[in-house]
Amino acid sequence: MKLIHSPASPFVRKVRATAAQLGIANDITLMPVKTTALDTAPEVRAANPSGKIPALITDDGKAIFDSRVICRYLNDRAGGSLYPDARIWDVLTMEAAADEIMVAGVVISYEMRLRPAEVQYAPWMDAQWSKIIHTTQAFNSNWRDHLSGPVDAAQIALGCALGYLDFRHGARNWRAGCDNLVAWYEDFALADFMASTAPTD
Ligand SMILES: N[C@@H](CCC(=O)N[C@@H](CS)C(=O)NCC(=O)O)C(=O)O
Repeated sequence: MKLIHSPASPFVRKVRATAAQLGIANDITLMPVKTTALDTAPEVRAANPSGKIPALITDDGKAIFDSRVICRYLNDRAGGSLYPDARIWDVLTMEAAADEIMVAGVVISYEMRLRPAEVQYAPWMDAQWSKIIHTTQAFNSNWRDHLSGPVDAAQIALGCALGYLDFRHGARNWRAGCDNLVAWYEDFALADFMASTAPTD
């Protein structure tokens, strides 16, 4: 399998961390690509018409995306237990919530990095950050019990989402008022599949 990737993307990291947790990281060849929302690399467009990464090219040459589909594909392929039947709707909902943290974090990054300073819109970025804070608070309180269970796809997504906030938006401090989530994350981030996939530029 080949993974079209960039080392800074939290969605790509989610796929890589999933593969590592499943013990199949060596079955994937990384295909690094330079691409942005303003300048999509042709190999990304060829794999995914929306121009987004990650995209996985399977051994029979089929391109699959997005990160949620790829992670589930890898879990099936490896016979993993990251999407347990007994908790499937909780896991999928929390994976979606973690992905929304990534979406909002990436939107803020694009605003800051791709738009000229004079047209950046602070209220828009603050509104994105508000989505992040409401979601981290939900994990910190309502969904706290879920985090103490066995590793699943939602936990991996959440770990990668919080890692991205530290990587790009550390100054905004998602940790404030989230002591339970911080304690969980500090431990989770030490797992090999997380430490070995930490984001870089
Ligand atoms: N829903 C997608 C989101 C992927 C995504 O937004 N990737 C970003 C990089 S972190 C991207 O490729 N952005 C390029 C663009 O927006 O055109 C997934 O889960 O894979």
